[in-house]
Amino acid sequence: MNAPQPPSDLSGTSAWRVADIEALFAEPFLDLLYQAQGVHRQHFAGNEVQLSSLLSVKTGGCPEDCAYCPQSAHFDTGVAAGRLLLLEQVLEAARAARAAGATRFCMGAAWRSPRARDMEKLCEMVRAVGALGLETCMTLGMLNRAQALALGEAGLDYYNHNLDTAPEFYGEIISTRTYQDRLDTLREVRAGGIKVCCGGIVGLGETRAQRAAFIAELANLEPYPESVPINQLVQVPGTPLAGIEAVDPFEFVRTIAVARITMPRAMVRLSAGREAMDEALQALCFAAGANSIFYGERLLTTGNPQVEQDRALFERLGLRPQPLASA
Ligand code: SAM
Ligand code: DTB
Ligand code: SF4
Repeated sequence: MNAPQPPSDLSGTSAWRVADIEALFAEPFLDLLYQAQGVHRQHFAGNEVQLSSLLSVKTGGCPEDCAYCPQSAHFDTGVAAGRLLLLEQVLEAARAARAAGATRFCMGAAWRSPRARDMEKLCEMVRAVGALGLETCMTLGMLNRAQALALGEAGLDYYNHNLDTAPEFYGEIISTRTYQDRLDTLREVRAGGIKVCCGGIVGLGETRAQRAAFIAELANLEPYPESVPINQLVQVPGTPLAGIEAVDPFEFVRTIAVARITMPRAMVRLSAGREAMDEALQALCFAAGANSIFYGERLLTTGNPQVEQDRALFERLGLRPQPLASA
């Protein structure tokens, strides 16, 4: 079976056009899944799923106004603003994640961007978590070149910074920064020698054409991200998006499949929103090419399936945790 490729234009450069991606979305569901699983197996062992654990190292009180986010200071969601955790608290969580079987540990902060005075503490966290043998990831908001270089030198493996949705829809979700700000940070992350984790959210009220435009943005990044988290909106009371119509579950699976087909070598993560999905839907996401999950009872401020529940699901589906590449 030939995997679809981005079409080449007359100048010889190839890029995914939104129309090509819309055509993938429009395929019969089973054709799309078959193709996605085929692409997946060309690049990854079947039945292996990476376990990545999350820790909020600085919670709440964020000055940005992302309409989906319980941590924005603009909305009353009951999330209290906290301080940056101490190294020992982070290490305790990282050791517990490793003991539970996670291989990647992602530290998130509710910031527009990190403050200069926190950089050394953040670098210390990267070094210490990396020394446990875990892959390290951070998501701290916008970075400048010096910050990206500092985190890269500390050994940070991945930086998560999501484009979240289509460029033309972005302004309806966030007003305190631009799409270009996000792209600028992604460029700095690469300049710092850090791998990119970049994805977004399905279920913000976007149209299918906008979902296709969002995937096109990711797939046309050069190079495309090594990690692509696909979140389903977790509706949190108090945020402007609470109560919005939920996305059709099969449309969510289609988004995963299209991400897999257009970014064949990326880790595609079935991210936030799993608590609201039954096991059959999660199995369809794996069939569509998702090969990573957030693992552990908490995301940043909201819940995630219990570890025992995920272990039982892996057992029932014959899935194995992905070993570390270097292990
Ligand atoms: N403040 C930093 C930033 O926005 O880049 C880092 C943390 S922020 C919470 C990381 C990502 O979490 C967001 O880009 C968004 O994709 C995701 N996220 C936040 N709230 C969410 C929700 N309610 N449902 C699904 N994903 C969410
Ligand atoms: C990502 O794409 N999803 C994660 C991670 N990157 C940092 C965050 C999900 C947050 C869900 C809402 C919460 O728990 O606050
Ligand atoms: Fe702040 Fe990040 Fe939440 Fe936006 S998504 S409000 S930047 S923590």
